Amino acid sequence: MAEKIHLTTPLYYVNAEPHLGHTYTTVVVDTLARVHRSMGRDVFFLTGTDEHGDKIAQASQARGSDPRSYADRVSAVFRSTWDTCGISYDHFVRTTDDYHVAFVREVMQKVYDAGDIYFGEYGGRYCFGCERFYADRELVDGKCPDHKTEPEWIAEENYFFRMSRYQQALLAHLEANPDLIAPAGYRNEVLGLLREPIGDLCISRPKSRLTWGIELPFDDRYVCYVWFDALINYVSALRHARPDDWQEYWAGAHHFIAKDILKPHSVFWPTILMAAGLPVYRGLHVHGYWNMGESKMSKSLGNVIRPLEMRERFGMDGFRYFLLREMAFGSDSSFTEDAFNTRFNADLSNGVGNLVSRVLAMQHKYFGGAVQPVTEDTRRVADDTLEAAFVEAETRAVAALEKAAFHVALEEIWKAVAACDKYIVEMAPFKIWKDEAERPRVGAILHVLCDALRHLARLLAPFMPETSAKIAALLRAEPGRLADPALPWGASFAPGHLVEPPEPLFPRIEVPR
Ligand code: ME8
Repeated sequence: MAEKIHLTTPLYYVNAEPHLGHTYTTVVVDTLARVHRSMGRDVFFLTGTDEHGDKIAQASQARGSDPRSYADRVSAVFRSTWDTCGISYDHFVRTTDDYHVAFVREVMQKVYDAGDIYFGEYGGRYCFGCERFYADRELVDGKCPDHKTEPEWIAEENYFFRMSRYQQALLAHLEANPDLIAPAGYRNEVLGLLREPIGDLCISRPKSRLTWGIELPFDDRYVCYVWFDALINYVSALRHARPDDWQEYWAGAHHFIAKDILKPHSVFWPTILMAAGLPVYRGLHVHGYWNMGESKMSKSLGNVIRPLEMRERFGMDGFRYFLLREMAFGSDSSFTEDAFNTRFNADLSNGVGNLVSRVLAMQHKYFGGAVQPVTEDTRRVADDTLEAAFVEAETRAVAALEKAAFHVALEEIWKAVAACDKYIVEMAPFKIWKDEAERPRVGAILHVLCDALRHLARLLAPFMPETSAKIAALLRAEPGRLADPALPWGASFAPGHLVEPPEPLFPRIEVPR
């Protein structure tokens, strides 16, 4: 039976529309979902929207709307954006979905009955942007480090989750599972948090202040705190969509987030799971921020790049390539138009795009598009060297993906592209063509190169699915053959197989001087 795996993005708040930051995490998970599917695993890829809480209530009010119609509208924008971008999610959850609301109430009641929720009074500094209380030591110059605003002092009677009761168990779990949180810097940050008392978590908001939330099952004067509600989606949606075998998927659950929401995912969520009697997820994968200049790209700062605009201007794959190649997963990166144009022109137009065009153009110029045989007589050692470059690129790319090092995986694949360029220069098919006796060798060289393009299409598929499909279509490769890693080189195409004439894959971006 195929191994089951559950991959998640954060549930994005509906107080703003998708930008490059959301797109990055979503593209990362989409890429991995495609990798796992290609390895025969059974993937459940979950994304969706986070719709309750102060932030959304305030945003809808500011727009003169009620929270529900406002959330309906923005959630639909997220969903259609991911559809247009070709994101291969299996389920889109909304925290306003009935099944989710029912399960959150079920979990709350269970935790309450077990004695892990109590009533008490609390005063603290609350950041509405983060929807959480801040300890003084977490503030920078008295301000929220993310939103650069002063949190408001709030004191009220509320319900609390006995998170502190699970502190030791969480620490022990982290120590027993060194790969639970990656990269290691973030694991260390969490270990640091766990060295201090984590306290209990305020998990209710009085309806006198906020009504836009899930009502507590044991006190109708209160609604649930948005984070307690939202985190539970990772299980509620899975149970809903895969009722028979959700536990098997849950055993392979991997969450992908940026560092802004590390604490809720690394402290709140595992302790909630423990209290609810559910196993902790298998992996939490944390990336850095996309910045614009010195500041984090964010809806509150308004300095955003929109995915649909990028797709319109450069194609989705050009945008995907940049996101995955430019950021080292875990560290921060900056978006600049210059960096984008440079990568696009160097790696895509001059790199892959040019290679595909050259090979197809020669195949047409010399053989009318018909692939020639490779025989004992026409085969050379250099052909094996090129094949070895692809095998090595694939091995290294797969190893990099295990560490979520997408940029390294792409760098390795581009070494195979460079190996093709070198092969063309060294074999010089355009020169030896002049010698009639060498023409069968020219046929073999081009066959080997068509083979290389077939493998390139296969390796690129999870990262750049449209480009992969375009290369396959240009080669007129049968889908089964395209995907077969074991098919020997020189046997991909029957002699006489016709390939299409070249077509530009990535027209150069003209940069004004
Ligand atoms: O936090 N750089 O939602 P959110 C990198 N609803 N990634 C970025 C980014 C940036 N500049 N900006 C956004 C929430 N992201 C909660 C989550 S989960 C149960 C609830 C991405 O809309 C990144 O994945 O603020 C980050 O963690 C997420 O969007 C925050 O999305």
